[in-house]
Amino acid sequence: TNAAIRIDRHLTADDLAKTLRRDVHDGLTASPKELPPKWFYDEQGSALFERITELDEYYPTRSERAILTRRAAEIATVTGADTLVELGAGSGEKTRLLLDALHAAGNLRRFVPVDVSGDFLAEAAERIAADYPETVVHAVIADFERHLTLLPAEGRRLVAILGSTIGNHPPQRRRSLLTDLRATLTPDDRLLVGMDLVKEPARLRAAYDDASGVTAEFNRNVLRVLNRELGADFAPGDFAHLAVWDATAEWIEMRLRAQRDVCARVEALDLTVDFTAGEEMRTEISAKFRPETARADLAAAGLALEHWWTDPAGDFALALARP
Ligand code: AVJ
Repeated sequence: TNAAIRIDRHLTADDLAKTLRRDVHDGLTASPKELPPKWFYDEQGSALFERITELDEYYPTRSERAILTRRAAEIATVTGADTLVELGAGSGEKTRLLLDALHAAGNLRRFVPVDVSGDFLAEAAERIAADYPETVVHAVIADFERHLTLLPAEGRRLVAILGSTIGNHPPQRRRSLLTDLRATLTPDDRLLVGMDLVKEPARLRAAYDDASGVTAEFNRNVLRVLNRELGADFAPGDFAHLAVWDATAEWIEMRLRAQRDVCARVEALDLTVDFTAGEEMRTEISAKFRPETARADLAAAGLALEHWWTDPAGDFALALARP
């Protein structure tokens, strides 16, 4: 293995457990009830998400990959980056398209994957280090909603948030995240943001409610996470999966709808929660962008849109922004 692997840990298993307890307590005692999407991704949830990315209906992953395949060399040239910082390190495939391009441009020195999951990061770091022996891999276990100022500052950085992850945050939060991110950038750094675009509602709904039911299982999996991590007693089958297009907010909302009256116990929180039959709980928003809204979000955070690349069908965009 490559000697040049370093792993910084800004987040312990204990921090994560505390955040989960707080999120679940706040979400289940709120009205309407809500759970944040970040808790979907345990081992099973991550595997289900991988399956989602291969579904016919779920175009975002393929579209973003098509843009990267076509534009990675240009991204390397216009940014001149020697360091790739990836926030929410993904499956690795898109990472490699970018790393290969930075390498081909003769600039690649450092890869900084950032994720909340230490196990996942360590594995990803090992694999990348093995395949890019001259590259320093500096993995950071952190919550990029909280630890942005702790990210390594060396090099000329390309900071990537891919997969339209930014769309999981409501507008105010999205802008504050981008503002905090902007504050950590030097004038030579660049930000690359994947953004899913507004399109026909039927296609959007199908992408989040596929015929084979994988997304439904992914959605219900959050209840299994609560059962395991917090000693809850949800029966996932008591809840139906819903994907609703909100045409005003321009986001897809995933919800879980109680199919009957449910009384659930969450042991670790000493909490009992009642759902009436038909009650809906939001589990995710996935905002869809237009060029104007993307530009406005970036501008509100002090970021200038430098390039806007879409796939040929115009389904997805990569925005390159400068501080
Ligand atoms: C990984 C957050 C971008 O919002 O499209 C996929 C997650 N949810 N299907 C998205 C997801 C339902 C995905 N992100």
